[in-house]
Amino acid sequence: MSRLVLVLGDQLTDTVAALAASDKDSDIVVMAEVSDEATYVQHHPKKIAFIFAAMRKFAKRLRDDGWDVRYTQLDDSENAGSIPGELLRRAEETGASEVIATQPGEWRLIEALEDMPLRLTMLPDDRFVSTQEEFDAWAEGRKALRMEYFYRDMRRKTGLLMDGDQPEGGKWNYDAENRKPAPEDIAFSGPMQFTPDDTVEEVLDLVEARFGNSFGQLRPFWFATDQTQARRALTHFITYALPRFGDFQDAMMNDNRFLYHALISPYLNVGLLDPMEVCRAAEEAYKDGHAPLNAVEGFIRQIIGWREYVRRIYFREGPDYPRRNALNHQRKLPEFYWTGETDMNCLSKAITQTAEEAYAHHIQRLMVTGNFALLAGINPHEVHEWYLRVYIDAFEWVEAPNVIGMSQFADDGIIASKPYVSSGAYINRMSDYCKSCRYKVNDKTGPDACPFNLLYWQFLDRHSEKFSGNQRMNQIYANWRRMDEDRKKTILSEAEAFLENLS
Ligand code: FAD
Ligand code: DLZ
Ligand code: SF4
Repeated sequence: MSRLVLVLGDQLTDTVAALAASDKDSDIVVMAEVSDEATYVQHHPKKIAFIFAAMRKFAKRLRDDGWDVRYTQLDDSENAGSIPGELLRRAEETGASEVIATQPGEWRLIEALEDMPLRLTMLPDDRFVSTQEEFDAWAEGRKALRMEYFYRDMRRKTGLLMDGDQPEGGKWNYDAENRKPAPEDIAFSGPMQFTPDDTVEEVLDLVEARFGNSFGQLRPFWFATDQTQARRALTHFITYALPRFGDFQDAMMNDNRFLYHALISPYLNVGLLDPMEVCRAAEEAYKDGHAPLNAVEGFIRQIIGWREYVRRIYFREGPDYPRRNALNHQRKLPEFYWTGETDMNCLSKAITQTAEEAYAHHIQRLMVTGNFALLAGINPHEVHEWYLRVYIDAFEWVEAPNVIGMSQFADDGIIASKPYVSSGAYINRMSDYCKSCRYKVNDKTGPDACPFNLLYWQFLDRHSEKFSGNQRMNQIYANWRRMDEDRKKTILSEAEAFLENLS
């Protein structure tokens, strides 16, 4: 008897485990655009359009390859509205009683599949460099799970940038050569953009009608929506941006949203690109002398280091992870996260860009929107939902460790050894935002003081019990203690007034 093969919107890879374990001649592929997935958070319309368009094209590709694909569009009258509902409907229609699935990337959906009254085989998602077993064995008995050490094992495992058993160039990590401040201008015209074809246009119309009122702008839409396009976008990045990627990885600019970033996370996360294919292409650029080691190592580390590491932390920590709140932060997310309407130029720019592009790069996410939320004591679950909604690459397995762990320290230091907080000085060093801000980054108090300056000290003071013993924060706390008492009082009261206003 035929079996149903589930392919989700972020499993668009020919060799995904469920397809690899199935028989083209007898099994039936089920793909469905469903309102449960489109609304469990109110996603950015670009994200929904990207996923639906990529799903439709992938279904066609499977059909052309000889698979029997039962595809449900969102507006089909029979649509059951959920993934388990669609599987049950297709089981009834075909007489199948067994489902083969690749493990979804969110606990929510794993649990929903397990609750279905159908026989289920759930296979591990092997589109990653590491396995969960490998990570758990590595983690066993370690006091701290630092990404850097896990990353070295991934270098050894893949042989990427290895010279025998030694790292290429003698060092594992070349970050000291990266992180240059924003340059005057950028010699890269940005990611490759694609004109919507008929399939994409049809999806855009559907999304506009159904989700047009959500946060974010649907059009213009230029993302790649199939493997061929995604590969072209990758080649474009490797050719024109990778050589400078390392240098300006952490820079931010008023008039340049993409700098030398790759914009490949959506393609990697839905399966249009494979992480090893991406890393090999980058390594090749180094070997050919096209890109320097600091850029290529930094780029590869993001993928076989950070990306793999957060995947494993998510599944190791369990379904309660997105609810953690180690610092007991309870403030509501300020309204300006939805409008971009704030006098703080860095936040306004990062949020406006997010609304328009469904994209912001790492440092904007970590040191602008994330930093502010942490300093202001925003409830981390609200922060988590914001990130899950607004970015085109957001799936809980990758988003939650970055937000709950790296950015908000809500997991109590599993991912970050100290909170990622900074005053305005860091933003000023890495960007040109402060030059056109209503606040003055050098003012520490007073009516024009940059709010990051006030909130930074207030955060450290309010959490001094927790962090003053942290070796990496010794110097900062020493500075705070040395500060004149009256000045401290002024900072704290101005910070409180600012926070009250925020509420
Ligand atoms: P580049 O800067 O060009 O980097 C290349 C690739 O490295 C990325 O495509 C991505 O696949 C990988 N990568 C880099 N950093 C990370 C990281 N910390 N974790 C996982 N992969 C990484 N990434 C997501 O894919 N989805 C998310 O929902 C997401 N949420 C984030 C939330 C916060 C608060 C922070 C600080 C980071 C988040 N990231 C997330 C990581 C990172 O910001 C994005 O992967 C990156 O900005 C994607 O853009 P890019 O392709 O231009 O990346
Ligand atoms: C994100 C998303 C959206 C918006 N819509 C669908 C959908 O209609 N059908 C589908 O199969 N997948 C969708 N996805 C991706 C899933 O939400 C994703 O597979 C889970 O969150 C697990 O990562
Ligand atoms: Fe942001 Fe402060 Fe700079 Fe304004 S002065 S852009 S609020 S860091």
